[in-house]
Amino acid sequence: MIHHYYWPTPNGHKTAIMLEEIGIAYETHPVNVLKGEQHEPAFLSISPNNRIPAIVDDDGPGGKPYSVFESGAILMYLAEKTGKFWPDDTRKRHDVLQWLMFQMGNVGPMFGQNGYFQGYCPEDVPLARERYHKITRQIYGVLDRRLGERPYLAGESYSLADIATYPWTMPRQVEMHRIDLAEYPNVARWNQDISQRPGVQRGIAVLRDDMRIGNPTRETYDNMFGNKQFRQ
Ligand SMILES: N[C@@H](CCC(=O)N[C@@H](CS)C(=O)NCC(=O)O)C(=O)O
Repeated sequence: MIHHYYWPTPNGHKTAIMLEEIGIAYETHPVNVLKGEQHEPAFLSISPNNRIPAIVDDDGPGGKPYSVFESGAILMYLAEKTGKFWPDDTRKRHDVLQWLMFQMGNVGPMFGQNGYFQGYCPEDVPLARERYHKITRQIYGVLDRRLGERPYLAGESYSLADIATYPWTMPRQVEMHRIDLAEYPNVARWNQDISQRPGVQRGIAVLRDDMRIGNPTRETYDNMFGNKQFRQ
């Protein structure tokens, strides 16, 4: 059994989609990051940076339990464990890994900062708001060029790179990041294609009704962006 420590955010959606796509038995353990549950000591022993997602595999390597944090590492672990979305061909596998790393090192962190300065930051900081918006648009340009040449990020086949990137380009994110998808027609085409996959739809639906970020209360802000976050 895979234990999935999860909350329905873009990084969480990645691993929920993966679990649904590979069709493995798993149990969802909600970690309400708005209420600060990511700071609980029991969760920290699984996820040292107090972030979702994380997994514990009861049947890990050597038949012993094994925990994994960082969404990209979880996707790779599950792909390697099941042999699904893990090409044997070295070139194909590294095409996937390059675009997965591009998501982990660029799309996630930069879009996240853009979202913070567009929406959550309690004061307007034009320099930061404009800088992260420009970087987000530049990254959209990279994705759009790539998807103009190939159907999926890693090439001809749907891969971990698409699973990791798609949740950051869903409508709620596009709106929060002040992106006009009409400027990126190849991303829009790809986005529409991925959104039709049954595994993606099932993954996105996990705990979705509980996701309420909206305008953060003082407590939510403290848990995610403020004092509680930096006390660890
Ligand atoms: N690099 C990490 C980032 C994970 C991350 O930032 N998760 C957010 C939700 S999208 C979180 O847990 N936030 C809670 C917090 O910041 O306290 C990954 O890809 O797993």
